[in-house]
Amino acid sequence: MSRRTQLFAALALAVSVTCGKSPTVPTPGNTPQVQTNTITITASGANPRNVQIALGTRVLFINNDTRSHNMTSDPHPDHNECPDINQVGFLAPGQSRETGNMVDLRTCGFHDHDNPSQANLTGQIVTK
Ligand SMILES: [Cu+2]
Repeated sequence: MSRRTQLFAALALAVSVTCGKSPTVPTPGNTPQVQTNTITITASGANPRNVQIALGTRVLFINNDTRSHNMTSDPHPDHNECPDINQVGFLAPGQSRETGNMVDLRTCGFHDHDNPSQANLTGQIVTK
């Protein structure tokens, strides 16, 4: 490779890295899927936001934030996709609560009903 080619390659790489960085907020679909039945909420949002659980088990939501959250099923504001999630509902700081048994094979979206447009408080539960 000539020095000129090398320089060009480096420049092209730099440009593609810069342009490849999307400024959009990550959606649950592109966050890594984690096998766990526990989702913890802090000031930076829900974590993990994309969980896989065994069919028939529940998910525990823990509010470790200093403000309350209201975890409900998608879609907002009807919450009728996976009603089992609505059992979590309002969580004061320090509170935790489980979903109902997730008995259907499916993907369930959730969000904080009091902050419905805050992407880092949205996520999905996939039963397997
Ligand atoms: Cu809602």
